[in-house]
Amino acid sequence: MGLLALLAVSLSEGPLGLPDLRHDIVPAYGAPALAPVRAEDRAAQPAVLYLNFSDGTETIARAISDDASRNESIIGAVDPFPEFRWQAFSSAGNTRPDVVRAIAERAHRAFLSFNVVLTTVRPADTPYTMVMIGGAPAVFGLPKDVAGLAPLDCGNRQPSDIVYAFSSALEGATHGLFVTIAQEAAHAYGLEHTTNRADLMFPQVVPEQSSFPEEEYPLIGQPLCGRLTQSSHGLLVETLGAWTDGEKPPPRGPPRDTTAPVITIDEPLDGAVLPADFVVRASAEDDVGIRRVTIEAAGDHATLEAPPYTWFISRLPPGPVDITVTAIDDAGQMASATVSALVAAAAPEAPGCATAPPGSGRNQAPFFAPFAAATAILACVRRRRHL
Ligand SMILES: [Ca+2]
Ligand SMILES: [Zn+2]
Repeated sequence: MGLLALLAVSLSEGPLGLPDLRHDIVPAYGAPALAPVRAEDRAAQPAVLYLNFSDGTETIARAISDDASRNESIIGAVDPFPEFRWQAFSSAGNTRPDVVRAIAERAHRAFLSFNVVLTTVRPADTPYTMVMIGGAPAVFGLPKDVAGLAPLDCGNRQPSDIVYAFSSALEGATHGLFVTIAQEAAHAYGLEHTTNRADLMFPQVVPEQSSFPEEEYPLIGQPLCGRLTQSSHGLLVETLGAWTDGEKPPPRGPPRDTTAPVITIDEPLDGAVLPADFVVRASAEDDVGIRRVTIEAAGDHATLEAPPYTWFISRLPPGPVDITVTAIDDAGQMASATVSALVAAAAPEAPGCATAPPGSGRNQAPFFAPFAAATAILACVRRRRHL
């Protein structure tokens, strides 16, 4: 039994560059009849809120009641649920683990006073409430301005809800994603929308919105859980209980990356004699993840964010050349390898062998081409080397 709460975002930006949120409430079931489960009736251990930043491999199945541990949702089926992508991944120093940790930390602070602990890895024990983060509202056939969706669990009678934060609808606005995650999770604990702009339950993203305030404020829209006003803080204490166990542990996450990556230059070999056109091929390994690989040679460099770590170099002048390859892992730890090679004086061209891809004339030698554009040339270089 429950109601669906949608948090919608209009794609026009507000005056502060934040998405301008509006909301709708969609009644999905009849009015609640059961008495709410009070905190004192629950087990003493804290509730668990799992922030599932989608890796794009999980599916959601439709069911008649939510079971987060089985990815079963009253809202609908999604196969697979899209991967969490975020604009900040591409900016300097911001990897996916950085973004996940930063958002989880903000959510942790929002729920600090309440008897709930957060995790970004799936809990072993049940039950838990799950926020599925990723994708667009189109996964449920909703308009593209819907930022989040949750069953409104009046009285928090369902211990294992799945709520959704559609990160694609928020276009890289970290504050908007944090607000959406916190608000949808709170809907799963029975909170409705209020008129207080400082309240995470205010149905628009505004800069002052950062906490669940103690003051009673009128609800926005038709009241659905039997109250006319809401203290968001008070209602979370009522349903979850207050945190009384000293300093709360930070959100549980994947193990930190403490081991530096290993980088190997597979080609060319140290001491090799090379033609003017050649390929650099490297392998990088890390126990958690490689952020990027940089290849440097003859005063130029290429940065590669995914394998294959391959760079085609052409038209190098004859003489010695040092090639250095550096790998950086998700924790910012680096490893480098260097080979020294010799570019031989140009030999006559093999018949039918082009020397540069189309459009390369705009660069002066040495010419550095993206690997994709140079694939055809590469085959030629290999053939020449083996003659
Ligand atoms: Ca619930
Ligand atoms: Zn909402």
